[in-house]
Amino acid sequence: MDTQIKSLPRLNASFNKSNANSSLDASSTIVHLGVGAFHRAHQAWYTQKALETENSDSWKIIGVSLRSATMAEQLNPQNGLYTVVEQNSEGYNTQIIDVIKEVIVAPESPDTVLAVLSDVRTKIVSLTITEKGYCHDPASGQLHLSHPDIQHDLNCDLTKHQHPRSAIGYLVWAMHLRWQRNLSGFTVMSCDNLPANGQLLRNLVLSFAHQLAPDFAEHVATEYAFPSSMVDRIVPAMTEQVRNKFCQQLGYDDHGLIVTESFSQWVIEDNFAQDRPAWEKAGALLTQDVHAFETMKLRLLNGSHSSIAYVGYLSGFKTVAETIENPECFAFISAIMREELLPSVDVPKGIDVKQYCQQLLQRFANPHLHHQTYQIAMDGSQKLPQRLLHALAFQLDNQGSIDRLCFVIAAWIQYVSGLDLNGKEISVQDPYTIELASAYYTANGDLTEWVEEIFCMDTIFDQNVKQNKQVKSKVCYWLAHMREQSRACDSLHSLQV
Ligand code: CS2
Repeated sequence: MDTQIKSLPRLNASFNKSNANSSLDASSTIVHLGVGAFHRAHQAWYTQKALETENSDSWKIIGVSLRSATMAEQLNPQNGLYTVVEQNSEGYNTQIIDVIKEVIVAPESPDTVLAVLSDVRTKIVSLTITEKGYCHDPASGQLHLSHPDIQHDLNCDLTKHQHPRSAIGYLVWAMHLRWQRNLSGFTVMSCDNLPANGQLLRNLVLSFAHQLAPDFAEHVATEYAFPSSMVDRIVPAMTEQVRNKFCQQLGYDDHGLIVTESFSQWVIEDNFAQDRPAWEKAGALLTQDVHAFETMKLRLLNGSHSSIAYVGYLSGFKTVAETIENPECFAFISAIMREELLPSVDVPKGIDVKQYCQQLLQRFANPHLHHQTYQIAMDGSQKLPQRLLHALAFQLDNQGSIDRLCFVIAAWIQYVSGLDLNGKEISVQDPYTIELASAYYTANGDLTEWVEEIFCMDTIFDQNVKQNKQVKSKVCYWLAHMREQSRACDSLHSLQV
């Protein structure tokens, strides 16, 4: 392709990609940990929009990749520029985002990451590191102190050129450097799909800091702010095929191009340690009460998404849209939303929840997104508690129906065995892949034992759910039922959706 993205007008922004300090000029900095597709289509997109409304360049983002160098390899050669394609049934529109100035790869340049985090111009550190990046126990919300990365990071001696590995380790060691230098605290903003994500992250950071020194932990507790936020935009992983198609149409080669839907939502708790971009000017809602928005989104969108992922995958559907196009699956997802997920949602004031659910079904049906069921099925052990199990606990306490939730848990159990309903191998990606598969092999064909083994996993199931005989027998029933079919959706008619 001969027309390079470099020829686009916005490239003229002054930037020297070889030196991180040069990207820390007079403007305030947001350091973003986990600079994947979602961050680029969401928080970076909002930040650019907010700056445009004020015709300002007073903020910039420095991205940090904690593991892979891919994003840095894609974005740094094009000076952080990339295209966001918004696609819906009417067509698409594109926008070039230029607010990310550099991506630093932590394992390659750990000192640069610590230097940027402990720089006085860094006022906000935001995170999209996925659920497992928090190194916590999803059922209890506590820091997993025996996690190998946390163990490593707690014993890390920066004076001996040792460096953290985890996001929590980087954050707390940078806070420690700032503490030693008498620098003020920044805002730490989790943008991951976790309940009360700000409070959760604060607890994890304080647990880690406390292990270093109680007076330092005290300082972190008072000087740093941890707003919660609800983030929403469907941003599927990019494929070469889709990227090439758009690059051809746009007439330039963009290694960082992403495709998303036109919908987006961001609700942020108005609790900042220092100033922030005027995100409200870009459509974000700054409020004191994020909790209701968070639960609504986690249960209705993400809970339905995980249901679509396991039931859809085990029915042979590759994408969310294909799954939702199937009449049985559509009826099932509508029913689980309405009957088993919605009851536990405390609907935020001013929201028409019926309309919200209808809009979700339309968003899921967007055929242009090619959102893979396999992608959403990843890391289920980290997602199930807040997406489905909390709703299940609510239904149990309130004598509500639980069959559909049990059906999805059964589909997840089958999925994480590593074999689909036709015996075809699934490459399961989950921090507990080995434990989950060994439950299947240990049970050796005994479904009751298999379900018992899975429910024994304390990091996923809390006491009330794991001891509930009715739940386990329903899960067993549906597991047996779907194992008699070759597609999970063939069992759905028995659910009387
Ligand atoms: C999805 C989310 O992959 C997943 O687990 O459920 O990434 C979902 O697309 C976003 O939360 C939408 O805002």
